[in-house]
Amino acid sequence: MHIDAPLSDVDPAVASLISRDVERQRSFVHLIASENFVSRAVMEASGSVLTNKYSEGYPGKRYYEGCEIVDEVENLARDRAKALFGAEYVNVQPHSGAQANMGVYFGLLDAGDKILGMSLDQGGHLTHGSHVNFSGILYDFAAYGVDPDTETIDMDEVRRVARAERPKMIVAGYSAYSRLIDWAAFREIADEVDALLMVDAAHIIGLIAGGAHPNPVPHAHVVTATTHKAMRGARGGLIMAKEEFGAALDKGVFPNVQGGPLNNHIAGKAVCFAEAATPEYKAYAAQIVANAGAMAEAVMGEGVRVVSGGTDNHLFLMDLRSIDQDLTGRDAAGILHSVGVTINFNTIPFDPRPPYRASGLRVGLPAATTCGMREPQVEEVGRLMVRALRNREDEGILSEVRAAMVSIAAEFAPYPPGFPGRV
Ligand code: DSN
Repeated sequence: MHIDAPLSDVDPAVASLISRDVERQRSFVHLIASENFVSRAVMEASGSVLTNKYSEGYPGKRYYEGCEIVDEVENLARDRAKALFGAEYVNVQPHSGAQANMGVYFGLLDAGDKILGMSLDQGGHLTHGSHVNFSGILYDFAAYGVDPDTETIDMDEVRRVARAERPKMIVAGYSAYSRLIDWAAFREIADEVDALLMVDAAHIIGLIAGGAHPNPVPHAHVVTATTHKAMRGARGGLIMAKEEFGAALDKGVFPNVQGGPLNNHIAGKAVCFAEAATPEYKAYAAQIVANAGAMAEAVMGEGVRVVSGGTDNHLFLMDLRSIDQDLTGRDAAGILHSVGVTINFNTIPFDPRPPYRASGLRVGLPAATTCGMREPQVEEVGRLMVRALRNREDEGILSEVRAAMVSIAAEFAPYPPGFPGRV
């Protein structure tokens, strides 16, 4: 093996797959709410030699020698996140959002403890108590949902369920909820029933960093997040909390849940925290919200029902039954993929269909906004999507939509052709 040989020489098969995915990323309009396009700087840090270092433990207390530089990297990442979000304690080691949540449950609770979260079918996450996930298997979850009429969280109902269930922890923050969340009201309820409040801010942490959504850090006992969604950083998780929980949370992540941290990705997280502290990022976060609102208005203008009647954040849910009672989310996502849009199907509140068919599409704007799209483009994409779905049997119309989407994708591609070349 020549250690300095390029991937294309060493492994043409993998090199070719990566090149093909660069082209795929360049040639679609991307509306998956949890995806984004990272900068070359993030990619260089995440693809760096820091991947080679084992460093179980935390800065200043490792189980391996040679950690003096990764200590500095991890401290830098933690300090930047503390400054960005106003957090007392930060843990940047979780490999993912799911492992951040697992680290919190392990660190602060006992197996079997009761947790109150929003159910998956109403916008929650697998790790908020799904019976097929460790959370639902190891902990006793109770659920609150959205109000059937407004499709928004009714804090009186959350209070009622919390009083009835007396959980040890309440989880707020979701994967498919398009409205602002009242963190102070959640904390009030948590205090009333003597529960901890954990906010899972994975989806909205980028908006919070850019000042486009209220910050839960001052209100919650603990906040978890991912760094690769709207945050636009290295793939991974993050935990923030009051200092008093730090020791227990450190232990919850390592050694309870994980072994060695991914130092290369911790460096990629440090880079994204620096990027998110800039005025450009603040403008980006505001534009995501403006784009989501504009696109939601455009599809509603075409007669599509949007869950809760709109959005305050980076995403919204289209109720496909307003296009055709028989159109499933899964079929709609496939049709849109065939005309140049990547998107995911999703249940909507009180969905009569199971999750693998679903009645909704979750539409997210972080990636398209990174590509430079503004209101006129996202409104056009919204109208084109509805046109394709309404005329899904008409190959002529589908071809026209595909041509229009390809042209928008080409104009707003995230990376130049052949990106990133050889770092
Ligand atoms: N898979 C993420 C999402 O798409 O929302 C959540 O983990």
